[in-house]
Amino acid sequence: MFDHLDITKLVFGRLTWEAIPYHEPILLYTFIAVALGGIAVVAGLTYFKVWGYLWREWFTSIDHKKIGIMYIILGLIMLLRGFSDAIMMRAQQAMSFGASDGFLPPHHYDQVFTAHGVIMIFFVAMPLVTGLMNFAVPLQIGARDVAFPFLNNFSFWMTVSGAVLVMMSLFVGEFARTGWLAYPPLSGIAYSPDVGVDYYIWSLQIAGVGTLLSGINLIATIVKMRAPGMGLMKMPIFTWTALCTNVLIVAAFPVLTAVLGLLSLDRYVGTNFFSNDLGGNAMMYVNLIWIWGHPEVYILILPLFGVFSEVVSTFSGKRLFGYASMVYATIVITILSYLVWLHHFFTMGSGASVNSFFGITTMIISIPTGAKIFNWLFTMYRGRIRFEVPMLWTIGFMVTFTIGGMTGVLLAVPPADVVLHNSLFLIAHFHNVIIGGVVFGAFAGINYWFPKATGVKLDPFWGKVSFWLWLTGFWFAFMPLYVLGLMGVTRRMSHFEDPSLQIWFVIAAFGALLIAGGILAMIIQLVVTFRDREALRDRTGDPWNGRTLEWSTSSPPPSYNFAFTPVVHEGDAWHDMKKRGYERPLEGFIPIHMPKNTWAGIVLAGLSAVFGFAAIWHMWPLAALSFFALIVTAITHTFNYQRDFHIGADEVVRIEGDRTRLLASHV
Ligand SMILES: [Cu+2]
Repeated sequence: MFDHLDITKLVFGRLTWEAIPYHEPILLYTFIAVALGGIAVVAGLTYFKVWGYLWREWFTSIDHKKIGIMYIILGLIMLLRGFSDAIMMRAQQAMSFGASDGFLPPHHYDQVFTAHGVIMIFFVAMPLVTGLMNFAVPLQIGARDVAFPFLNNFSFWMTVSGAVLVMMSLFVGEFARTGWLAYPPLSGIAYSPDVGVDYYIWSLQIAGVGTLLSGINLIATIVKMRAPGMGLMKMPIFTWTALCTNVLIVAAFPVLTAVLGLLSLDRYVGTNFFSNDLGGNAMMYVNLIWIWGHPEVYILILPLFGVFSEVVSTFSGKRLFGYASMVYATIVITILSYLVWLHHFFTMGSGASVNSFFGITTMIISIPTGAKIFNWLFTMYRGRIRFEVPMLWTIGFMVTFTIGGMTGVLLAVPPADVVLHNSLFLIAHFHNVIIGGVVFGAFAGINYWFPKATGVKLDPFWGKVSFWLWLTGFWFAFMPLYVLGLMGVTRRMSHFEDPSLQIWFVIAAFGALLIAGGILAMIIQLVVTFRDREALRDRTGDPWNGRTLEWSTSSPPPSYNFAFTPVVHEGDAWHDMKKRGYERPLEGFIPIHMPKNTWAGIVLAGLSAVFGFAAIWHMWPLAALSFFALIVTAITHTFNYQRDFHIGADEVVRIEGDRTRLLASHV
């Protein structure tokens, strides 16, 4: 009845040996390099018997601090991939003029810029931002963890699963060739019959579930788990921006899930939501994806605005200027960010009235953003500024981001945008605000909280080298694109005919090399910090003379964060406690109730990745099996009663004894 061919087809679906790109030299060598690197890492971890430790202390950990650190590690690893795509694009565009076609064939180039955008937004910027929020928010509000620790672990691994699927598309099949938002009809089954768009859809759907759940988690944490006395207007600014960001996540990510769900129906069952015919409407996809997309850019930048506020206030040695106006500016930006999405396609032809509405709402956003910039400047005014690495990234941000903001207001003018739409001017603009804002902010946050997370300050020398290379690299890489964009050069081109343009692309490629140097300096910074960790060790728990509660704990903080929940009287609670001559309790410790680590998060996320892979390749038996296993695992986990444990009072005495010894210096 079933011959061998049918069985293979049933089990393996669209997956054949042809899916392995062994005929593409660049991919083949990359595969060999990655495979060898992977084997070396696995062998090393096995040799040093680290797997058990990693599994017990990290992979199954429900500790928000460790989950935050793992998010940041994921973001930095994916930055290397996302940036190697950037280097490939810069090199191709600098070389491919006239008779030369460069080194990337067009179908490969299309995958590279699509993967670059997807990876940098979903698997670099999002993990870095979520990691910083996960690490710092519970400490800033005086809580022992987030509201749902298991869910937090699961959310992280769902993000990892999405990243794994995107990385797999490099070596098994191909990735989408549609651009990072996969506009139909190009992303429909007619024009993209291969697995690329399906990799795109499933990796984002799986990671999107993780993001949405961590959004709910952090909102519940901030609203319900603040220390006594910490009213909303006494919360640290970073926590305020985190609250607004997670409200945006909960409001926007379901739209992404829905629109990608509709696109999957078009691809898998032949509906016509976004097709060119049978009543389909591709512009509905574009509207929906930007109803998610624009809030997304504020989901990325708002927490970093919070980081900059913390850094400016700490390194100016002054209370943040205009705290209340900062809070209101954040709320106004949050609301407005949901009312501007159409500025991404003024060219849709929706008429002057609609375009002016969205043009004006977009321009208005620059007002609360400008207010923030002035508040940071007024905080620095007459402050005793210490130019430590976090402060350098912050000042670099202020200069770079302001320019990017101004070109954004220019693009918000519909007639100007109609000329500049999809030109390299637009590329320069959003890299200006994303690199100058999100990337610089993430590095400021990492340098700022690294000593809290590890007890060791990051090496300042290589920190500064990295900063200056990134900053100069950014300007060399993107200023030429503003010029080329004004000359009408379109984005996403892999070849050019006009030789007079080449010099600008060569300068831009030089800029990308400088940024590569900045990334290398960052890796050296980590290695040197590890080597000189004793010299760089911070024994105070408060190396920057901080103002908020996270600096009241030892570094790294104990798993339960606070032996006693702090009582807050003023904003900048730790600064206020220090002013009041806070004495660290040495007795009266009680047992602390903490949730236990769990295997369920990584297992459920792993099964989701298997399900996604099976759905991509139409391996339906495997899809059914993994889906069934998902349900069974989820139900099994609910019966896992042994979820909590007690840290006995004597254990707390021991930990606090060490910590008090550790913290004795400045109290
Ligand atoms: Cu926008």
